[in-house]
Order: sequence, then C-alpha cells, then structure tokens
Amino acid sequence: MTREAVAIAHPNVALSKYWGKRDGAGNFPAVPSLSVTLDGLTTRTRVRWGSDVPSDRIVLDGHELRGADGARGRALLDRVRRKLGLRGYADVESRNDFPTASGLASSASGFAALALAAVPADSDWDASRISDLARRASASAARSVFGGFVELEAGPLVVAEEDFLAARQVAPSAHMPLVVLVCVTTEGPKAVSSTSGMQTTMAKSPYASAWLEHAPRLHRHLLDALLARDFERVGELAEGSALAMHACALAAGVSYWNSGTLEALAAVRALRAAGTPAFATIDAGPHVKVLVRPEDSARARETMQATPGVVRIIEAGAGEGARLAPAGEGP
Ligand code: 2P0
Repeated sequence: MTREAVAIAHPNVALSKYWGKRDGAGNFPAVPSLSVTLDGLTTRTRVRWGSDVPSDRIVLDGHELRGADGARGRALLDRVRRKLGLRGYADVESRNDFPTASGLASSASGFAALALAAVPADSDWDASRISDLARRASASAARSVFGGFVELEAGPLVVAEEDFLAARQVAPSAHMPLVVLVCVTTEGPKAVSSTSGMQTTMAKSPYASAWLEHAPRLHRHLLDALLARDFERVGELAEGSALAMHACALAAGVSYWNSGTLEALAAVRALRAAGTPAFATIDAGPHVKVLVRPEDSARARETMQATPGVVRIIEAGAGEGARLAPAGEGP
C-alpha cells in the first residue's frame, strides 16, 4: 500500500499577532490573531505513506529534520495515522523557496503543507480539520491552510487537548488589495524560536497581562477595519500590534531585532511623514514587513531598498491557501 500527495502552502503575516499560549496541552493560542496569507513565498511538501517505509522521516531542503521541529512533524503524522487508522510510516520531502527558520514564517507554510499532504485526499477531513491538525504543530500554520485574510481565535480559557480549534477565512484576497514588502535584514537563522520566545515572555514579562488584555481588543478593531476596507486603520493597528508584542517580549529579555530592523522601522515612519501610507510589522525575527497599497509599492520599495541593513526585499501579495499539487508534480 502506498499513498502519495504533494501540497503547496504559503507563509502568512499576522496583522494582529498571536503571542502566548493557553496553559495545558494541544497548543492553543491565548489571544486571537488575524493574518494575510502571502503569495510570494512557497513551501512544497510530498508525503508518501507506505508499508515499505521503515519509520516516519521528514527531510526539509535536503536535511533530515531533527530536534523540536522534527518531533512536531512526527507528532502530526502520528495523529493522522491514529485518527485515520493508516498503516505504515510516512516519508516526507519538503522544500522552501525562502530561508527556513529565519522569522519568515516557514513553520506556518511548512506545517500547513505537511498537514494537507499527510491526510489522504479520499478521507472526509475538510479544510477546518486540516487547520486544527496544523495548529497542533504550530498555531500560525492553522492560518496558512486558508487564503486571503484569516482569523484564528484564542483557545478556550480551560482547554482539553482534544478541543477543536481551526482558523477561518474572513475575507478573500481581493477584498483589500495590499502589497507586503518583506525587508530581509539578515540571511542567518534566528536565535530564539517563537515557542520559546513566547514562553519566556509570558513567564517573565511585567507586561504579559497587559498584552493578554490588549491583544483581543486590538484584534476586534482590526477585524472591523479590514471588513470596512480601511487600509490606513488596518495598517496603524497592525503596526501597533507588532510593537506591543515586541515591547512585551523585550521586557522579558526576548529580542528579535537587529540594527536593520530599527533602520527599516525609521524608514517606514519617514515614508509616512512624507505622505505615503506605509506600515510596518515584525514577527519573531529581525525582518520588517512593510504593508502598502499596490499603487505605493514601487515608491516604498525604492525607499526600503536604500535603507541600511536591508539586505533584499521579497514582494508578496495576498495569496491562496494550502492546496494539493496536480498528480505527478514533485516537491
Ligand atoms: C503570528 N508569530 O501571529 C506570531 C507573531 C510570530 C510573531 O505565530 O509555538 O511558529 O509553533 O505555535 O506559530 C510564530 O509562532 O508558534 C507566530 P508555535 P508559531 O504570526
């Protein structure tokens, strides 16, 4: 018996940020988040279930995944095997067309693609169940299952591991045209994983409870602004969410920024002062993602390219959710 599928998924950038987990098992976020799935960066993952496969194995960009990410991926495969009564093990080959583990959200696209490719297409699992499965590996991955603008609510206050929580699309890509300029400020891997960064933040930051109270409120305002297609309000709130998250983390000694991050933030502020509505967001890494309307992207790109510390720029728009590649395509 062999079953094989290739899935394609993209990272997403959160406009209102997820940072902090509920106590207990199951990887439930403590705050709601809202993201836009990107189209400029891609993960392709092939999963082959076979009775001839000796053990679950995940190879990413030519190297076998070990450590925490490998364990999460194998736990995902194990869950699929148990829930669907599959026999045998899975051989997984995955490729990113962007730097892995550098704060460019490779775990979001990676676990979304893995979840979709691991669940046999003839099962009755819909996109919500795939999203719940992906969330258990990495909460941001639940959002990359869907395209356009996507919400993931917080987990229940008291969680049971088997509680269901999936992301959902709140608006399609075309709802509010926007360009994301990913200003890469280093090609190296990040020093602190998101999981450990958020754990340290929640355990040690004097502002953790302020974040947990503020984030859901900001999220609701951001969702309203998005539904009203108010780009500038969305941008202001998105920048506010990122700065609040990083301020909270910084107070616990968790810093993802480098000098290029600060230069890029200043350049975005200067763009705004000169009349271009451009807004910054930053994830668990040093890169700055600039949100602009499509008609302003060339000007913003020129400014960001000339900013010290910006190594290169990847331009992305709102993209599609995870999907299966046509039969016969490789990873
Ligand atoms: C987000 N980040 O909302 C936030 C903002 C980074 C900064 O979701 O522990 O890899 O695997 O559930 O999803 C990155 O964290 O964390 C993330 P886990 P994940 O996009």
